[in-house]
Amino acid sequence: MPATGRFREICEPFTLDPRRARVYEHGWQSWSPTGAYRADLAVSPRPRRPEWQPMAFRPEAPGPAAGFRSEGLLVIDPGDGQALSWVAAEPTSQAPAILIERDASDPDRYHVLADGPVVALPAAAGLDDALGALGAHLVRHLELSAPRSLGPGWCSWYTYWGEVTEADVVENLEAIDRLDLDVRIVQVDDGHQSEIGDWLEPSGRIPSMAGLATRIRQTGREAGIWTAPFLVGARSRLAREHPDWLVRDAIAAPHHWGQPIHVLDVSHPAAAEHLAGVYRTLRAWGYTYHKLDFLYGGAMVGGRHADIDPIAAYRRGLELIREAIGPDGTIVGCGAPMLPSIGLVDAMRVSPDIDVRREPPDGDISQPSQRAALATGRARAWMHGRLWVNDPDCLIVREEVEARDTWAEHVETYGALAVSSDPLARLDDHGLALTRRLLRPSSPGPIGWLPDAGPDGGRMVRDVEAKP
Ligand code: 9PG
Repeated sequence: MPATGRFREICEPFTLDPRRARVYEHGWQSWSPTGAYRADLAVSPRPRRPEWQPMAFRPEAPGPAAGFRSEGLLVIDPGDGQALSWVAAEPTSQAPAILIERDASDPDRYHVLADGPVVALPAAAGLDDALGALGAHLVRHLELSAPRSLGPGWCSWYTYWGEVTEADVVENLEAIDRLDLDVRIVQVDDGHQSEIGDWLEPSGRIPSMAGLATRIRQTGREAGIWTAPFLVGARSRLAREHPDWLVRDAIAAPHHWGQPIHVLDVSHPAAAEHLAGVYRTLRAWGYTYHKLDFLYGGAMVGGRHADIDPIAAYRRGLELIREAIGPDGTIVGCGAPMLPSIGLVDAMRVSPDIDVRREPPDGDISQPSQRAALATGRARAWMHGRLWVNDPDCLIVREEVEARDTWAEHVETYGALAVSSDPLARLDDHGLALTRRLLRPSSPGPIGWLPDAGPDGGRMVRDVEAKP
């Protein structure tokens, strides 16, 4: 059955009191805006630059000019104790969107439409209860077992960015020991590879990733590595040597990393074997913790070797990686289609990137910033301990981080996966104290809500975006 089709109304139109009613809109992938908004909001967040549509929203499906577009699930809380929820009937194989439109002639009247099979859940007392019930439904329906506790860790990205060197990682390994920090995983991020897609070829800043894994493991820690398994840069050896392994007419990013980014076609047997081989090699080198990034690329629409649905292709790709790294390996999904990843990842990034800045570029709530990471991470707290371990993104608390205590509080409250990404040897006393306190294994079970301190006084309601 196709994942998407024509939109049809899924219930009778109804009226809402705009002063009380809230709509919980869920974004496609890790970085997509997610939150509760006033129902009479004219339009929910949209990308402010064209390239952010594929990179942070549903690539092939721009949101409507007015109203809401929610991916895979939706809650409407009228504020009267009868919150309504819908969720994809088969959330790991179909990806229906749900729209809310205001009636053209009666603005207090709302229509709800979906382009694929969805089921309605029993009415809940309010938004928090509805989201908890959604989580419980998914656990039951998909027969999910409780995720195992993960972390704490350290990651190179938010200090060293794409320029990370072996000396940087070693400096932090030494600091972890000297400061006696509870860091059990050391994960090298983007920058170790020569090109996007050529994962086994070093950039030169880290001469041997096999050697570095050994060095990390000699300190008694787990070695972690960042890859973007379904992305292939136009400049890569892979794209040059195997153009037939790329999904036709799919560009995951037009000019990130200074080049067009293509998508690996895992329905091509040779490309699938190549993918599995990469992860078998990384395992042989000693990497057991995998941050798999930009995963949305694997689920993009385009021309594939086999006649296969994009969601099925995506899951096949993740299964190949899982087989290659083994059942004990850890997969952290990032930039990942949310519901289609259930059951295949151990942890999931639930928000856009953190940044030293509070405000996102162009005010776009899908982009790196504290505001974006806080808002979407909080709105997805209900997933933790049910679908996977939530990754709220890294803890950064060095002096240059604006409002560092606010971010630390978020990581502590919702943060499930605790991964520091500061230069540990150079933290001031306050930053070090926060880091010491927050580095702990993820909590095993679901975590509850906390009231939002937004000016509306309502829970989870965005202060900037939700104003009428
Ligand atoms: C490495 C980074 C880090 C980070 C990931 C991901 O839309 N964008 O321009 C955009 C850029 C970077 C990005 C996400 C979105 O970050 O979330 O933790 O691993 O890749 O390149």
